[in-house]
Amino acid sequence: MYTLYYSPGRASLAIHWILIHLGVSFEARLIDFVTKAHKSPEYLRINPDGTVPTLVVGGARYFESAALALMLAERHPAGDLDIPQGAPERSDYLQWMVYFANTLQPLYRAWFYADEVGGAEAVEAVKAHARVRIERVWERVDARLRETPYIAGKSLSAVDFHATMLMRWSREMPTAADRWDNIAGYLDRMRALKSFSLVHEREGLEMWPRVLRGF
Ligand SMILES: N[C@@H](CCC(=O)N[C@@H](CS)C(=O)NCC(=O)O)C(=O)O
Repeated sequence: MYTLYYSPGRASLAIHWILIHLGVSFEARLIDFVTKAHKSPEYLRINPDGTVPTLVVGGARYFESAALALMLAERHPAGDLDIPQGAPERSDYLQWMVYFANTLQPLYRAWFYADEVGGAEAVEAVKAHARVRIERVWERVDARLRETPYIAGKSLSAVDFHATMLMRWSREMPTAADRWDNIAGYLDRMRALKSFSLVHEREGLEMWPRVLRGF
């Protein structure tokens, strides 16, 4: 039994989605960002950074969406989201997961929390810098998806849930990820998963992308 602390659409989305997809038993606890519940003393005792997601596993608390995605896939091999040691796609699986967590997520942090970097007066410059680099990531990912149906290769894996969540975050940016053709086709495949609609329903999110091209 897991407990997931989440806020709709945020970095907890991929973990919520994976838990649903795997069909494992979990309790989802909403952390309301409007009332700043993520900075409440109670939540800071659970997650000292005051961020989501937090996943409680057998009484122990774990953080970092990319690590949680890898952990859940590994703990539930029957769900077929893991690419285990020795499998040919393992290196790509790990490389892309770390690339998204290490390169793309900090750029999103700069985009969504632009004042953290250089104060209010630097917001526009920080966002412009982040935007260019996020779009470069989509170029790279689009080139990858021209070669393979999923991020790690032929098989769907945990990294696809993480990648799709990060693509969704671009939906209101000047150039959303689904403007790249291979990414758009990929998102059609991800959106066809039953668990995709389920997590959107449970988090009260509008389906994205709005336009389906592959069906
Ligand atoms: N690297 C962390 C980032 C977690 C994170 O920053 N989550 C955001 C929501 S997307 C958050 O909780 N922000 C609140 C804050 O930073 O105060 C992860 O991937 O889990």
